[in-house]
Amino acid sequence: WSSDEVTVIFVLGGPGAGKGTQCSYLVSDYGFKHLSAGDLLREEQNREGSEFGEMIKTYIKEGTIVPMEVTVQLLENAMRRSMESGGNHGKMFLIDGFPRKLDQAHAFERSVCPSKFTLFFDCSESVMEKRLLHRGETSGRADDNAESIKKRFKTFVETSMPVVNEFESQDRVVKVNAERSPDEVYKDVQEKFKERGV
Ligand code: UP5
Ligand code: MG
Repeated sequence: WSSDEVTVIFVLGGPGAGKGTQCSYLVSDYGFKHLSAGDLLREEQNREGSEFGEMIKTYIKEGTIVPMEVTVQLLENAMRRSMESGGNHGKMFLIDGFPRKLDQAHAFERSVCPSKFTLFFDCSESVMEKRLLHRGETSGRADDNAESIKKRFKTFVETSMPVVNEFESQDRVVKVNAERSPDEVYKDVQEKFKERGV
């Protein structure tokens, strides 16, 4: 797809930075379709008959990045479904938690659609860790425990930050301080979207 047909905004930030929370606000106010790569992978993991279930489970628990062929295909399928059923709003996407590795970023922008920009939630590890451990008390997510969280942070710094840095060097990053309350963060997001003509 070309960027005339489809609007894609990547939403990045460390584990627990608040990507999903802010995306849900944006969905209600702007009508975006929210596609969380992590949610799509968890869905695929639980789908009966999936050949990737066990593999996805291991990667998520270890906080490492699932091979991009799987994730890109899941995203592309979800985008196609949304466009077939969703009218005009079906073509505006928040792609949450992706791309997390340079090869994914390049492959997606080349073979699926270039992004308009990346919304990046900047948050310290101590704040993210507190949020995730708190969520872990009830979330049931296999990676919301101290050990997995440590591994997720390491992957984020070593593998995913290079993506943000590359986009930044192309002036394609909208950075928001995510350490404040959800409402304050969102206010900043809305102001910055306005500046970028969204
Ligand atoms: N919370 C949110 N905002 C807050 C605020 N401003 N103040 C106080 N609390 C706030 O929020 C996390 C928690 O914090 C919640 O309890 C929330 O209420 C609170 P959330 O909005 O869920 O944060 P989010 O950034 O979405 O955190 P998430 O845990 O989803 O981030 P991850 O990036 O770790 O998880 P994701 O689901 O994207 O990926 C999981 C795994 O899937 C990866 O580790 C990887 O193994 C795999 N994966 C891939 O392999 N490839 C991909 O492309 C994508 C994922
Ligand atoms: Mg999330």
